[in-house]
Amino acid sequence: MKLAKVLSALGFGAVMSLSVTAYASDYKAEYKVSTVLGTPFPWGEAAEKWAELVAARTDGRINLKVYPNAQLVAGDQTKEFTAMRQGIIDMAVGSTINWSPQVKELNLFSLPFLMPDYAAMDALTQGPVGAKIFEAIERQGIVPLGWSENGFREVTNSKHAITEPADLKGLKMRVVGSPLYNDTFTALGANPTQMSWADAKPALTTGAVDGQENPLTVYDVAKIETAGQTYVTQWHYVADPLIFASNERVWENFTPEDQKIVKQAAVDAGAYGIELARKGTTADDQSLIKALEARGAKFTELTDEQRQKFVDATREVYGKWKDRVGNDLVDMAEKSIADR
Ligand code: X2X
Repeated sequence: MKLAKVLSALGFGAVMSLSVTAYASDYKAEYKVSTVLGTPFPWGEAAEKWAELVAARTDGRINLKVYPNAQLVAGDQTKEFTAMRQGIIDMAVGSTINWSPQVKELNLFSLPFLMPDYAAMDALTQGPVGAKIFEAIERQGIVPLGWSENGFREVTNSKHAITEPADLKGLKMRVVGSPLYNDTFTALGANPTQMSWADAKPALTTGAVDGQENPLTVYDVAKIETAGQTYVTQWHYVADPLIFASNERVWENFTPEDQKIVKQAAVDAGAYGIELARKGTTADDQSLIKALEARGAKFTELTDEQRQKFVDATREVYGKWKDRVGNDLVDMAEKSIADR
């Protein structure tokens, strides 16, 4: 244990203030924070807000620097969690999808049609399910600190409107991360192909793939309509929360006081990110959807009956992955959502 931590644990507050320079000197000059999307995506904004709040609240003693585009793992976003565990990355604001190959519980959020609305997402992340998921992350040697949000992932394509599973038949779809996505799109009759975000936009632009799924804020900032992705179906089939986290050794080197500051800043920055991620896509604020329509996107809203056909077509996949995620956890999630 570091001297400053011992003193602090023993309650030597006065000694602590004298030892500020002593303990600060074994802090790194910069803590590398990995993200896939940078500013002005809500994801990047949330990470930058974290850095800003930490700098302000530690008088610049702790310096987080955001490295977007998964550049610390050469664009391979599904390696981010492992790189953080190894200490190649100090911290990250990462999508549950990208970490799900290492933490199977994170596939929960990718179970098709589990979460119907934002309240359902909040019921999971802010309730007992969220606590269980944080425990699973901790068991892997990573310290989880707070939640934010990428968003509900809506399906888009360049060919035609999608109103029923048959419309996906034969479409080549870019998917990300977990094999669960391959299973879901295969069950819907599409032809899924896994690739990183770095490869996705070129593949859409050249027409190597016909479609993709991502939140509307990603569609907006990445200008996905310019890659021919005219047709957007708001099916709300999955959503990916974001998790703020730290390498364990990096974390343990901070004094308890600084740990408190960095964690609270993650919670605050996460709330800010959630606000940005939902802006313009809620029942009482459809401004983002209107703006995208003005840029040429054609939106399809599903009736309950139409949506149910997608639910039915993916039930088997849900069952198979419920087993893999853990039946108890999924039962708890279903209950949290029913009680929301
Ligand atoms: O790759 C994606 O689709 C993205 C940017 O949404 C994630 O990192 C999960």
